[in-house]
Amino acid sequence: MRANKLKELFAKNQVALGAWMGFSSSFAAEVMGHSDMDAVVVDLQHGPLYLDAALPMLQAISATPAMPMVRVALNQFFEINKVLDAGAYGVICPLVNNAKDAESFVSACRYPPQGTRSFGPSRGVLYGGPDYFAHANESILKLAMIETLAGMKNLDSILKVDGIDGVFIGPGDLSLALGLPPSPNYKDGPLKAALAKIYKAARKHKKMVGIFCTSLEFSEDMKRLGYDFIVLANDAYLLRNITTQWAKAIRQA
Ligand code: 3PY
Ligand code: MG
Repeated sequence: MRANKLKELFAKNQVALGAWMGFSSSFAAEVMGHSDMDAVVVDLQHGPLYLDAALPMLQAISATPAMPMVRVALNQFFEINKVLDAGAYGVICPLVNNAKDAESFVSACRYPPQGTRSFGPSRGVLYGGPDYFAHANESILKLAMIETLAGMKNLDSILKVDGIDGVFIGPGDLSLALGLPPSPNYKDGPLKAALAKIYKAARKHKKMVGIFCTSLEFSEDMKRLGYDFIVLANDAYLLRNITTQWAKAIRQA
């Protein structure tokens, strides 16, 4: 089976960078996959994308050096099965609150006897290779999102769940949970403390820790802090941000 790029980087103690797609466009996903990204994540939770749009995007990402991933809308067996069968090599599950949520997420990602995934990896086998079944349970990356107070409280038990590869921070929801505005202030106060706590817990359990960043500075700071998987905001943000910066510079020229 094709190696999981993010797991390989993590094993070598190297940072992985990810793009995050809200545009329902296989071309945009392909462009991101050719932009020095280690992974491109199709986001089914926020933005206008529905499951049908994910297949052509995963196909497009597969034609690039980046690894295809999906953030599912919810911790649901059917959707997790569908995106894996469509060739996702990693799944990010939102709003994981406790070990039971994490167990049910991992179970949907693994074939029996370890899990309950149903067999039919129509496109997974094309991307993964003919021995997909023998290695999929181990090779698919499974990241649980920590973005609620319950998730924070149960961090250790979530990280202990067999098959969970790591945690991924949603700083917007986590800020809301901490009583802060959703635009994350990671430099001081309760969010800073939460990010440090999550990092420490992940290291203790020798598991990956990733985060969705909302600016270049935020991404650089998370890399300096030692985070393993850094997502550079989303497609709409990057496009708008870079276009606005260029416009400002040109107008001032
Ligand atoms: C959050 O910031 O809450 C996220 O889920 C990132 O998309
Ligand atoms: Mg969130």
